[in-house]
Amino acid sequence: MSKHLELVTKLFSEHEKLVTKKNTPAEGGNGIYQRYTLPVLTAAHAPVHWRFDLNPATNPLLLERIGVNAAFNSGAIVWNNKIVLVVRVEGNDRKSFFALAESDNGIDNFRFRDYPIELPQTNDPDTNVYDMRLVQHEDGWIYGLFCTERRDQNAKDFDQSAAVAQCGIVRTRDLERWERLPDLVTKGGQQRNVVLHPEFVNGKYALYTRPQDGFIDAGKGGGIAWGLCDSMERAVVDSEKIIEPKIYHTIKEVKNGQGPAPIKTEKGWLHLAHGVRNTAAGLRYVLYMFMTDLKDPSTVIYKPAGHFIAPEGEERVGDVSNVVFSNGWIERKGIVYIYYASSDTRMHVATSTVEKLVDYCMNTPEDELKSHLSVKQRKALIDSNLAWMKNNLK
Ligand code: M1P
Repeated sequence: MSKHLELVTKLFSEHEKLVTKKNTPAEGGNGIYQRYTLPVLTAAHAPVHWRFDLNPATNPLLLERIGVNAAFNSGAIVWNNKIVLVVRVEGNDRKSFFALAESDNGIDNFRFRDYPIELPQTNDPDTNVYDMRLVQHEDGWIYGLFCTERRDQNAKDFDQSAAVAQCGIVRTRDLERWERLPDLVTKGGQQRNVVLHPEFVNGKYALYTRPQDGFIDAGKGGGIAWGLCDSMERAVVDSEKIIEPKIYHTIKEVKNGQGPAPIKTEKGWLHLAHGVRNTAAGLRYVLYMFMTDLKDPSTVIYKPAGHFIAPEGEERVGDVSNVVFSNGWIERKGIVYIYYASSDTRMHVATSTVEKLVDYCMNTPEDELKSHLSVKQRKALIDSNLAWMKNNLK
């Protein structure tokens, strides 16, 4: 075997070892969900043939040619009995693109397909695309709503970071052929975190939006809004009503955003979202949950206080530290697989059940917005526990 072939074989076998590593439940936890010891996807999971030119004639030194920096913020869907993630893969050139990775058990052995998705373009080509939410809609299509980012045309020459974020839309029937539809039109300045509700509401498509004034700054916007539109082929939302606002001194005081599409349960729609607060060390992103009414998903009926998942241990550090973000979860036979990214770098899974998540939403006290009221809540729990302990523990 030539030296070159030896090195190539080593690259493949190391990659294979990584991809097939067994993931195991992590110790500890709060009973609400189960974390796992390993990330489900990292930059190193990107196939060898995406990164290296394997031909000795054009790459005799076997150098990496097109590096991958991160694999994060993934949409999720069950397809042909597999759990499929539409991953935000970011190259070393900072451009994100979408690629499908699939696994039988949803916990480990996620493997990228041979090619990333070639996203069709509109007349106004995307500079960057990210954070796709996959939704199997009752109209029969699978929709992918994502953020499309372009340079702000009004920005001065010296300002090379001003951007405009909008909601791009694709649809597919097989996760192979993707049809690009016109971007969503709303009245707000910028849109990220737009999510399609899986069912028609009053005969219309329903969308969770997140109007905001600036690219990073929410300004007067920044809450999760609700809007209806007649068609996804020319999606226009005329009016956005804030249903989940940002609130002072909470985990979502700066802004928030709908995560994946909600999961339908007998008690209402389960929602996963992210909330952002400010700190001396920069923004902190956590995941939180709420529930909406079964018949009217624009009405919030339960809002457990505080975070559901916050960055922990190694999750706290990455390209954008102190961030957890989710735009994908799936429910299979009552088990919920929550796919979340840490610090804009890698993907993890946490598992729970519909039963536990509904219990969590319905029975976790709401945020009373004042320290002394939080103490009151806790005192009620302590009182009742002390009485129970007296009667039941010897
Ligand atoms: O860097 C953290 C996240 O920031 C953005 O989320 P939001 O629009 O709520 O601020 C997104 O760019 C997201 O991709 C990223 O993970």
